[in-house]
Amino acid sequence: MVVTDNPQTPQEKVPFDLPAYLQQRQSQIEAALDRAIPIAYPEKIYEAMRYSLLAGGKRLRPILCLATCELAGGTTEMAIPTACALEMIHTMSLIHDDLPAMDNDDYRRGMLTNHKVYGEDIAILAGDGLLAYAFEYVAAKTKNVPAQRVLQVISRLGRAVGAAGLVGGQVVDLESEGKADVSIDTLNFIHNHKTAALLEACVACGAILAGAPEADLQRLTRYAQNIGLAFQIVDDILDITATQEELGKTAGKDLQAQKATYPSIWGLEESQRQARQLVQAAIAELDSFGEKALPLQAIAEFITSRTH
Ligand code: GRG
Repeated sequence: MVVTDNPQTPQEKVPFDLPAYLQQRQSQIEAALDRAIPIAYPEKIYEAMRYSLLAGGKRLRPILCLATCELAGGTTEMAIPTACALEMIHTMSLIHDDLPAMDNDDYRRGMLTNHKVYGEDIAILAGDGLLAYAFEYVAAKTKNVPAQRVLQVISRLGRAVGAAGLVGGQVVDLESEGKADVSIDTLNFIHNHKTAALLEACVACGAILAGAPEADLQRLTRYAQNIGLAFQIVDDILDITATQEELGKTAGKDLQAQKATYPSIWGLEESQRQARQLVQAAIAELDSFGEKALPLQAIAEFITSRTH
């Protein structure tokens, strides 16, 4: 049982069972993802897409989308196609990130990477297939949501993925590799785009589907931006402090690839402090939502305490 700060009275603690909440949500998402992509002809590509999509992972992005939709008065049913699409997009970005032309990784989520099993050609296509299907899935499967909101969601997803989001962050990351003088501004640019943009889209899409008022959308977006950067700082810390078994991927990769990271610029202790500060700033954005925000608050706290 995790005891979280009550958003309305910071001194009081309101119990919230985050492990149980995450477990319930994870099984709901696993089942929805499994149903989303059945095997068809040509079997090889569907198998490759399913291999990485169903390989586990924390499912943080779809959980954030569902939790925000419910916080804003919507239902799980309204958000589940978008939640699945977000996990498809995240998974495709991992498949492409692991390719020899990018980070060249052999392990992900405790398994061999997609290209190690299916070859580079199919891994590229599996990523492309997941990306295209994510958009089709939102457009075709979202029910009981006004079309205007679905269009807004599709637009937010496109922005998060493209040159103004993940792709842009990845380009600057690749350009910065091996450079000794990467500034904190450049590092923030990389991770605001590579990592925080998709987490922001998860929260924003959940709020949009529920029809949240603009002021709430803005607050929730700031919450997501803060946890997004905190998430990446912790990711950099774990690359140094956690084992391959804990991470499910090669540990110590950043140092090996001569990548600038938050700990390489600030040191471990200051990185931890900055992550905690961002989580506190994120939680402050939830003040006006009261107890409805307990899941988002507990997820923010989980970001700095996670071990993988
Ligand atoms: C999106 C079109 C398109 C291309 C991709 C390769 C690329 C461009 C971007 C890289 C994006 C990337 C891999 C960012 C890292 C984000 C990150 C911290 C991943 C780890 O997320 P977790 O810990 O992983 O949530 P699990 O396995 O738990 O889901």
